[in-house]
Formats: sequence, structure tokens, C-alpha cells
Amino acid sequence: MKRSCIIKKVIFIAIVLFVVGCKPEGTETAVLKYTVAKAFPHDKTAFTQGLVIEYGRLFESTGQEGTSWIAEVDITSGKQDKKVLLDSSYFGEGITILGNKIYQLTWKSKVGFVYDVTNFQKVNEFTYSYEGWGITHNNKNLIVSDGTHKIHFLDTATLKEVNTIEVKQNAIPVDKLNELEYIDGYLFANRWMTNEVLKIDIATGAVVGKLDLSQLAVEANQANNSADVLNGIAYEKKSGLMLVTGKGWPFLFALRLEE
Ligand SMILES: [Ca+2]
Repeated sequence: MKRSCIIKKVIFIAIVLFVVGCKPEGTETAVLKYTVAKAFPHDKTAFTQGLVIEYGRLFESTGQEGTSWIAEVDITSGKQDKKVLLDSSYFGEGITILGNKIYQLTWKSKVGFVYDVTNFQKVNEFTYSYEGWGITHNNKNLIVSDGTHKIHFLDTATLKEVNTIEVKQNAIPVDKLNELEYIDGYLFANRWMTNEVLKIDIATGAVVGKLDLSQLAVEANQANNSADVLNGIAYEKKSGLMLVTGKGWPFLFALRLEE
């Protein structure tokens, strides 16, 4: 083989190795680590759909027809002060609190309800064209999941859609996004039928981190063999703790994410 030919071959192999070795930009998914700071009791009859901390108080919403409620929950005892019981024609979903109002989604009815958080009186309704699953906000928009890989951004004044993103990991859509929590610039979503919480870049939809909560699901199932899936993320800014639970889970876990 001529010397020039060998050089060309070496260059070709080097290019191939470089291309194969390169990952597309922005697709790194970090494995997030956590420690359990504390486990609190949680009502194992609660079909949890939404979890949020506001004003230092914990609020929860539940689902299924006839058992859909919104409550303020005493975190240390797990006892609820039920404020709103939905008509049995509705299947309640996630809640978020913004500007002294609670926003609640319903699953397939495609209607959301708005309540005054001071007295839990319903003050408004809004509609959407997809299934309602999880809801949170970033102070600018309400942020809604619909069970697919799409995330909807709603104007907080008109409650109309202003933007959507598609959530992807390594360019592959990640569907079944459920309960949401916006934390420090990122969207966290637990994925239905898994024990994963995903950390999502809210500008691009890229999954940048993944939290595996399988061990917590094992503990929930050991304590209640009819415990259902992981569902429910709240964040307490002051302590930096993330609270997670599930449908029928007898525990609510306070987690500290490691850097
Ligand atoms: Ca939440």
C-alpha cells in the first residue's frame, strides 16, 4: 500500500471514530441521586393526581369518578381537610397554585376549574382540547401535561395555549408524562407506569436528568400491596426538599436531590 493511501485510510478511520464517538449536543441524561430526608404518612385511599406546596402548606388532588377531591393536607399526620369534592361526573387530575388561585385539571372532560385558595370557592372554568394530566407553573405560564410527550404552556390571564414543547430523550419522544413540578428553571415530570421522575429542559424539551424512585415504590408496595403507581411531586423552596408520593402509597417521602 502506498504511503498516501495509508494516510488517507488513517484519516478515514479517525473521522469514522470521531463521528461514532460524538453524541448529539444536549442529549446527556444525568442519573440524579437522592437521599430520603424523611417519610411522612399518606392516605393510602388517596388516588393522588396532584401535589403542591404553597405558603408552606401542602395541597393534594385526587382522581377517579366519585373520589376526586382537593384538600389541604397536614404533612405530619397525612390527615386531609377536604375542601372541594368534584361532581362524580368528573375525574380529577393535577393542581397548581398561582396568584392565590388553585387551578385543577380533569382527565377526559377537557375542562379545568379555578378556585380562590382563601375560601375554595370556584371562580372560573377553562377548556382545553386534550386530556388533562399534570399541571404546574413557572410564574409566567401554566404548564400542562396531557399523557403524551407534549407539554402545553397556557397564558395565565386568558388560560389559552401560547406554546408547546415536545419532550425527548436522545431525540426520541418520551410519552406518558404525568404529574409535574417546576423547580429552579427545570420541569420535573413523573412518567405514568414507571418509577421515574424526569428532569426536563423547559426551553428545548430535552430530558437532562432522570431520578429512579423504584426503591420508594417497593417500600410503598410492601406497606400496601394495592399501592398504585408513583404520582405526585411537590417542592418546598425554603428547605429545598422534593416531596413525592403515589396513588395509594401509604408514605409521602421528602427527598433531597444531590448535586
Ligand atoms: Ca406538582
